[in-house]
This record gives sequence, C-alpha cells and structure tokens, in this order.
Amino acid sequence: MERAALETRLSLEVQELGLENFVLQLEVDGLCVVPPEKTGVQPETIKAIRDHLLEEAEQIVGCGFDLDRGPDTPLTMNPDENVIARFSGDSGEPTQFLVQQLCARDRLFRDLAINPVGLALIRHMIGNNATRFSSHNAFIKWQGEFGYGRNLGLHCDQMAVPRPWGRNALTANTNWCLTDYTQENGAMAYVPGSHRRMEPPRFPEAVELAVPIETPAGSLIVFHGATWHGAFPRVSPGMRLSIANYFRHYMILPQDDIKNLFPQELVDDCSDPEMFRLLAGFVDEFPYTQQTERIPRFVS
Ligand SMILES: O=C(O)CCC(=O)C(=O)O
Ligand SMILES: [Fe+2]
Repeated sequence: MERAALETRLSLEVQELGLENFVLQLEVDGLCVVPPEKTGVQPETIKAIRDHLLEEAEQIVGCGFDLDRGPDTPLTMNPDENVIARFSGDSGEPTQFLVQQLCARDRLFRDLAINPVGLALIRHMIGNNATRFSSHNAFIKWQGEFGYGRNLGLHCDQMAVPRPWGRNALTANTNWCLTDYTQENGAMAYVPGSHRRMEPPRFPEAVELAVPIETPAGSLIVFHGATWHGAFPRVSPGMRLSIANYFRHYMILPQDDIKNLFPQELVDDCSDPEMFRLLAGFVDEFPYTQQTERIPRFVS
C-alpha cells in the first residue's frame, strides 16, 4: 500500500496539533490523557471554570461548596439516585450530582466544548463529518466511602447501542479534570484496551483490571465509547470537579436535545461559532420538524 494512503487516516488537525501519540494511545488503550500544557487551556481558565461551577452548584443546591472542605452543610441523596451503582446491583447514597446543560450557562463552557485538541481526538474516533454533541455535564463530587459501589460503576458509554459494535466509535467522551485526580481523590477508573472487547464490562474481571487515572488538574481525558470506565470513591476530604463533554455519531440519539432547545443566540458568543453550529446539529437535515421533501405541482 502507498504511504500516502495510510497518512490520510490522520486528520490535518491531528497532525497540525501534534497529537499522533495520543491517537496511538486511543487506538491501543481506548483512552488517553492530554496533559494541561498540551490542551491550549490556561491554568487561569481552569480556575475560572472551577469557580463558576462552584457558584452554579451553590445556586442549585442552596449551600456553599469549598474545594478543600466540600459542602458546608451535610447533604443527603436517595440511594436510588445512584444509577450507575444500581446498574451493577449495588445500593448506596451518592455523594455527587451533575450540573447539566453547561453550554447554555456560560461562554467558558462553550469554548471548552469546542476545544480544538479535544475535538481532533474525538473526531478521529467518531468521524470528522459525523461528530455531534451529545451532552455537557459537570460532575460535582465530595467525600464519600461508597462512590459507585464495589464495581466502581464500570460501564461503557455506548452500552445502549445494540451489538455487534464495530471499531468506529458510536460515542466518545472527554473528561476535563478540574481538580487533581488521584485514586483517593476519587479519580476515574478504566480498563486499558477494553474498547477492543466491543462489549460491556464483565465482572469481577473488570474491577480486577481497572486502574486509576492519576493526573493533575487541567488534564483532558479522552476515551472511546466502548472503553470500560467508572470512578473510585473520594475517600479524602474536599471535592473532585470534572466536566464531561460527550459526543456522538450523528446516527445516535443525543442525551441533551441541543439541536431543538439550545438558545441559538448564544452561539455567536464562542471561539468558533461555525464549529459550534455544526456540532450542535443546527445545520442537520435530520430529525426534521416539518415536511421537507419537495411536492409535485399542477402542470399549469
Ligand atoms: O468520573 C466519573 O464519575 C465517571 C464519568 C463518566 O462515566 C463519563 O463521563 O462518562
Ligand atoms: Fe461514562
């Protein structure tokens, strides 16, 4: 085969941003960690995002949150809300909640959702033209021994899609670590190479093979929709903050109905409105909301 034919498998963006090693890791492990200095997002921006999220959390819950101390009031949630734990037959009170629909909340979140490094890696897995937003959620997590339970909440994000799955990612995810990730801080857990199994996790094997992703605040975790992942409980005081900007192939249903419900007037207030429009599906033919096909007319 000619060398040129092989080279075309890497997009111009991957090459220009020098992301070849991360692509290789995605192929082999189904997940890669981009260090803060390679994402193009400055530490001040990460701090601003963190501060903003803590304010959103305070507004939603009604109590203050502090990065080192956690919620300033004891909080409770129903174990039934621990959906990921329940999925593997475990029950325990969650010590986290999600701030959803981030892109409608602030430009900081919109710019993060179209970060060129994250996008180049996601589009490598899903397809350059086929990639769309699925959802933009922040995980607000504090100290709690249970977490997702004994199976660490291991799952894969494209689990709802019927099998057999192919190599091509049907969904793919980015997790922005806004605080330092260590096992005791409640880091993400994952099984290297599990995306190549092309099936949901098997237990207890998945737990035995899971490793923590230990990486500093500002890091970007990118992973294939078939990669087995979950998280360790946060056993240390304080908070773990992250943002999951989740993507889908355009034939997959989104989690958030961005195309129909996102306030479109906000789109011009971001670093690349054209890219945002494309990923939000605003220019997509489907799903249509009125008659779109041409109709016959009388011969005059
Ligand atoms: O860090 C976590 O709690 C898991 C995140 C996750 O499952 C996801 O973003 O899809
Ligand atoms: Fe997930």
